[in-house]
Amino acid sequence: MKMSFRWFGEGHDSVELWQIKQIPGMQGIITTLYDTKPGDEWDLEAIRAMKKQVTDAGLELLGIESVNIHDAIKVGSPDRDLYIQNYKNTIAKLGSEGIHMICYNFMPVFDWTRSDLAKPRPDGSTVLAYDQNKIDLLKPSEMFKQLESGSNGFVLPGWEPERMAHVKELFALYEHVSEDQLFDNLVYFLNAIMPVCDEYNVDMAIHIDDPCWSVFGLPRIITCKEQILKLMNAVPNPHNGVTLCTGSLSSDPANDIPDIIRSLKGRIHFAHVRNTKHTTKGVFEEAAHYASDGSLDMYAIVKALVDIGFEGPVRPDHGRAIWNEVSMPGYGLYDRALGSQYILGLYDAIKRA
Ligand code: DNO
Repeated sequence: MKMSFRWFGEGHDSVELWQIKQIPGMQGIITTLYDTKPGDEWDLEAIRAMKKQVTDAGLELLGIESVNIHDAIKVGSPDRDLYIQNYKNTIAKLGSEGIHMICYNFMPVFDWTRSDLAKPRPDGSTVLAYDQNKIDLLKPSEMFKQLESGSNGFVLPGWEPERMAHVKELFALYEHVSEDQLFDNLVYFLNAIMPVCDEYNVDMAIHIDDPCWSVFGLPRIITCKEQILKLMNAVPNPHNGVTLCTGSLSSDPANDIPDIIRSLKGRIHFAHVRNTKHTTKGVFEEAAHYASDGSLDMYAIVKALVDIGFEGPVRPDHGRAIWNEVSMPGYGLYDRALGSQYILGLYDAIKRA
């Protein structure tokens, strides 16, 4: 596996590339053009500049997180083909610049959801947390306001203010979209882009829904082993793969993560490895990557990735806020750096054993 670090780009991140470069074993960066809107075709010069900035820092650009999907594609409206064409053009440009992995998600309206961005833990650190009972009391717009006020001034991925300004219209779009239709629209999208992925050797890596159940009544489909395999089989091209996000999968304790990893040999193109502490379905908080701090068997997760021969990029995911660092919630330098060292420690030990 190749250790990587998510970086949102100059002006969008409190962390700098030279700092990431000093983390032992760090090979590359996962980034994006944060200013682009879902549906836009990416600009070639901007892609080149982004790549140059990363390589000038002595790091490899290991993939994009995310090229976001326009809602027209998700709901299957008549103009979807226009946005799919833009997406295909973006894939071709990224592939021709030597960028071969794209992480994306197919969650309606917004991306990940949390009820708390800074829940204190006994050691004084703070973490992102989810409590369905709290979410049930909120309207989506209230939830957005709450997230925005806790974001330390950063724009949170998937919660861009310009999209959230139209949250009612966005909800209306999905009023008659069932889970089956959403799934069919995803398959339509993937079938349309696979020829370009073949031509430019680009792996598509769908992110697990976070949390992995319906939120605010919106359909969610990438939630468990059965659903992921259904998607892999519906579009059997190996370029149709997964971002195996342990934190998102763990939101439902019924998900057996090492087993899911083993069932996806050859189809995991990117891994987000983090730990969570869960009480019941519907209530969980994030934890340090170190296994005993949360509920996940981190050894079994890394072992399963090694056993299936996964060689793609892996990154530590949401870190705790520690040592008074102020960053985008979940995306500070310190705790993710610690997490990367723990994952690399497990990896080296497993490889040598
Ligand atoms: C949250 C991230 C997600 C992820 C997208 C992928 O912290 O894991 O925002 O990047 O779902 O498209």
